[in-house]
Amino acid sequence: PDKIRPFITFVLGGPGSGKGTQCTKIAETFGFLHISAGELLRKEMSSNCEYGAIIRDIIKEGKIVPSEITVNLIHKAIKSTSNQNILIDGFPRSDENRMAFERIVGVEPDLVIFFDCPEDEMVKRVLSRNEGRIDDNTETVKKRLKVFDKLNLPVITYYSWKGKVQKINAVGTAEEIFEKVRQLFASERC
Ligand code: UP5
Ligand code: MG
Repeated sequence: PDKIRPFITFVLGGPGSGKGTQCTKIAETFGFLHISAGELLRKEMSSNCEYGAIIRDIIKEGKIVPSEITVNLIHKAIKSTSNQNILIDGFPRSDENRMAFERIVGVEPDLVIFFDCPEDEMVKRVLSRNEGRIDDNTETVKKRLKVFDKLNLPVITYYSWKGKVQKINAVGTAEEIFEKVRQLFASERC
């Protein structure tokens, strides 16, 4: 028999808008599988794989890694789980990413969450994080914000047009924001 199609949620928002934090909470609370595109790429970057150096240079510049690389990593993660509820954090970042996903994975998301956060708040959060990320510095953050506006917002516009976007104001404590997220999933899934 055919595998039942999973319920796929894309989680989008600018750098530091809280995607990772909220995805962790959703995964814990609702049992979703959390796939972070950025984490997959950072893992690939640190391994001795053929694209490691290329990925590092792109992330350092705040640019977007070629779609085929990211989509293949995400596709592998989707294929290797039996979990029917999947969160994809920080992807697709451009229309080109989106079309590559549709072509290679062959599905569209059921839901797109957009964490809407003011730039000064995003910058503050990113710069006060202390995890040694090569892109958490003033110069790269500026570039990440520009790339978000130019390439990622059109993806959100596209899915808004398809009626799939739930926009959440990402200002407040992580707990306050999660309360809104929780309500959203409670109404989406039941
Ligand atoms: N924090 C979280 N919520 C808070 C709140 N409500 N109040 C106060 N503080 C809060 O949060 C950021 C920081 O803020 C943390 O310290 C957190 O504790 C605190 P986080 O949840 O990590 O936010 P997130 O939106 O996940 O921020 P992140 O920096 O991870 O977002 P990016 O989109 O910039 O990073 P990502 O890892 O997705 O991508 C990194 C790079 O990889 C990209 O720039 C790109 O070069 C590359 N990439 C691709 O090329 N293709 C992809 O598909 C994905 C990534
Ligand atoms: Mg993140």
